[in-house]
Amino acid sequence: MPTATEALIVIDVQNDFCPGGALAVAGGDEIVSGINGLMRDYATIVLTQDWHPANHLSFADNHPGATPFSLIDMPYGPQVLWPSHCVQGTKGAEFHPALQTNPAQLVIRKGFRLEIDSYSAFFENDRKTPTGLEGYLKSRGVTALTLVGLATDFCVAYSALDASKLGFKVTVRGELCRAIDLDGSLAAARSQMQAAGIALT
Ligand code: VGL
Ligand code: ZN
Repeated sequence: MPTATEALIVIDVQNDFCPGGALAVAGGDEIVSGINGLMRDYATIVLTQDWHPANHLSFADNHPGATPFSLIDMPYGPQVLWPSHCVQGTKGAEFHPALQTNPAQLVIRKGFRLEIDSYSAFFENDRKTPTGLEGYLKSRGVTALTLVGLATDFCVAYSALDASKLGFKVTVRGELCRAIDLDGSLAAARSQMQAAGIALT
């Protein structure tokens, strides 16, 4: 059983990342009941919610002529252009209806700044603008994290790598994650996580 110093971080289990959603991840809905079950074991639970304005610069729709899943250069580096997804206040941005949200103490919303995407629960894609989650967890005495959710190769991996750099002991429960897998991104994310000493089940 996890102890008081261990937290469960549930990444972006939202309608738009589930089948039928705007950026659907294959099997994204299959992990919901397992995550609900895992919540019973943790005293500290944080949910993240991808939360973009409609004119967000990570959306292909906001770059005339651009196709979804192409790459552009942003001031902070290369950025994938996504189909418009998780727009603030829409059904697609809501948590999957079967996800239990009552056990969570904190919901971290990310990606709300127009000009910068945020995959990680800890830092935006410039790798330096903090979300505040580090302070929340450390001030509560949390030292170890278990990560689950969507998508394995983007928001879960970025969050896990940042958490590890910040000194948390990190476990990613792979069976409770699903991937987008864009041009080998899943294999790349897995090897980066393994190289960082993240436990990947
Ligand atoms: C995500 C792409 C764009 C994710 C969020 O949750 O992995 N991926 N926004
Ligand atoms: Zn997003």
